[in-house]
Amino acid sequence: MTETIESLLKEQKKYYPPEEFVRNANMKDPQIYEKAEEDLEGFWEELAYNIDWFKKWDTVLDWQPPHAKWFSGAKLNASYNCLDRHISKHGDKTALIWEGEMENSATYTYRELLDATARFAAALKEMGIKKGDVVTIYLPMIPEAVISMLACSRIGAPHSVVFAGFSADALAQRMNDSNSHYLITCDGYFHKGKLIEQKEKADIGLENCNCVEKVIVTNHAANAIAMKEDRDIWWDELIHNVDSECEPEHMDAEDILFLMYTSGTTGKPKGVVHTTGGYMVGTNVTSKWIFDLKDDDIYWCTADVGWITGHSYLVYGPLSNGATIVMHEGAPDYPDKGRFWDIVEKYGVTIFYTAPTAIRTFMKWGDDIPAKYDLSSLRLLGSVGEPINPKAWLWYYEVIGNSHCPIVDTWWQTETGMIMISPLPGLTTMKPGTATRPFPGIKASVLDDDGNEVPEGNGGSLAIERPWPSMIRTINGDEQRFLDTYWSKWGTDRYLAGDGARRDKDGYFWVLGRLDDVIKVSGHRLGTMEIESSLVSHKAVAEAAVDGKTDEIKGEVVVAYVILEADAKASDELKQELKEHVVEEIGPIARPKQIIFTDDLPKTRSGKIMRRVLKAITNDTEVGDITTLQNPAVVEELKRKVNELR
Ligand code: 6R9
Repeated sequence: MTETIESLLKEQKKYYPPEEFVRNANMKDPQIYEKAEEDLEGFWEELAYNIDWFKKWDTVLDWQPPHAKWFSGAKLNASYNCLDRHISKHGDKTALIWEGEMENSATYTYRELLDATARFAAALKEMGIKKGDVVTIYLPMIPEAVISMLACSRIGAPHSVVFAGFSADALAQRMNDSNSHYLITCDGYFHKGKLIEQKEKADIGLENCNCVEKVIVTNHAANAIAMKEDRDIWWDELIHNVDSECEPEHMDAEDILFLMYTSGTTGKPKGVVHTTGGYMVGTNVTSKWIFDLKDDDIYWCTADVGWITGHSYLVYGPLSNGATIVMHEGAPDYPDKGRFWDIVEKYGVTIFYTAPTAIRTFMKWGDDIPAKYDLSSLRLLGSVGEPINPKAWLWYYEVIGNSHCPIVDTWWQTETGMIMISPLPGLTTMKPGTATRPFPGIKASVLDDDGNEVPEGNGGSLAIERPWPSMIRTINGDEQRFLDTYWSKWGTDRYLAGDGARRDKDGYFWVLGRLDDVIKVSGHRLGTMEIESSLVSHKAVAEAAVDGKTDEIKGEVVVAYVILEADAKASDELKQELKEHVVEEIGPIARPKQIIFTDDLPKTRSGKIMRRVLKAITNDTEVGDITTLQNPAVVEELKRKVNELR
């Protein structure tokens, strides 16, 4: 373990935010951490005043582990906070810039977004949707997705957004689990120029849904579709004769705002339940302090609305701050590999938030692509979704940020609702590869199996010690799974994040990856992410995925799947060199037994490597459902390569 940690500690160079950034930062009080510690409830209570409430709370926090109620007795509405309250000062300000896949675009001012939302909300109500009815949204990255979410929250109907790239089966499973009677979808959309028949997919899924009553279809790709009588209705027809006024429902702070299905350790996705008051307070302040949102910012979060990041940091957090958001439908390499930088230049994006997998892809494509664009508007960069290896961090910092944009590496989860560990860009000294410190008021720790804090520098399991406003309330329909998954390891007052981490001498947290992916080699514990980070630090490697393969003698051995840089050549010599490189970086225990060169890895549509699938490939077991993969064909190809080595 010490060897592995040393390899990470090598990257200790520090980076400071530019003086001007520090001077103007939304949060520049270094005492903020202590202040939050001194009076936790007072800290969150003060922040709650950044949200508009119809009625104030009776208590800030009611904590009966593991059940928290935040701002009990208070009334508010999320869409009101994202729209109505900005109108008097900022009605004509651009709320949403939408950039389509075909380089078409649209913008909505706050007033226009409110009108569209209120009209659609009124239509949903007229259709019979009531407070508490779950509405499933199965839309790609188009303005109607945001409008649908806000319209649901306006009338108090919890939304359940299902990622548009998910299969028909996945849609059906989520609709059934949430007992959702309503679906909002579209005719179709384009992905890299290819038509995706979304309505057709939905129709197939709905065959396995007994609960569905009404399907609202928005016209996007104008492809021919079948409309089922008495069930399907066009969005435009629905809103045609409807009033554009719709009073926001007064919701209890603890009323459900949305469900978000996410993968767990079993095959069945969990419907994570988030409520209204605490979620709004948490996403509002983290957006304001971590992304340093200012009135004139153009903020672009590349996450899809189908994921939690799209909920918290494309929609609710930024809009509740009155920000201008960019929403992009499409892929980073369509029509060409400069697409993202083209959008940054076109709109003068100032804050850019994306995932390490994207950053590493850009890195692989080469510096000359971003060099063709004017990226000088950027002032802050963000990263989320997985550990960002120092090499990618530095590339992002230097090539995209021109060495003057702080990077906020934000650690959080679907379950946490808001960012939990991240630099505050005007305060925190950055070190590549670490998400740095817990947000003020958040107490994170690194524990061993018995719940004891591990010594500084050692690896352990990441825990969150206290309740926070936007925390998961339960798993829809499965309270037991909620208790078992997060609150059974060390008792009901410490949240098990499921990630491995270590804390360095500065108190910074280094998230090492999911503990579910930990491998044991000769009894030594290794994070697959650590070996990956070491591999990608080699100049020939663009991306790597590491897995544990069962071994009679050693328990497990390391198998590495490696995507090479464009200019590198696959050879036995290179394999040897990479093995030695890992030995050098981490230690002999981490030496990969096998290296498999590949052009692709099994990834979800959000770009995460699907470990379950990789594990099955590595160990030649049943791969199971691969419909959610970005690239299902890669499975057979890798299996073949693995078998060749057997
Ligand atoms: C927001 C989101 C959660 C898991 C989490 C961890 C990984 C996310 C990270 C990170 C290291 C970061 N993760 N951000 N690991 N550094 N900055 O991604 O939610 O999809 O639920 O995934 O993602 O492993 O446990 P979700």
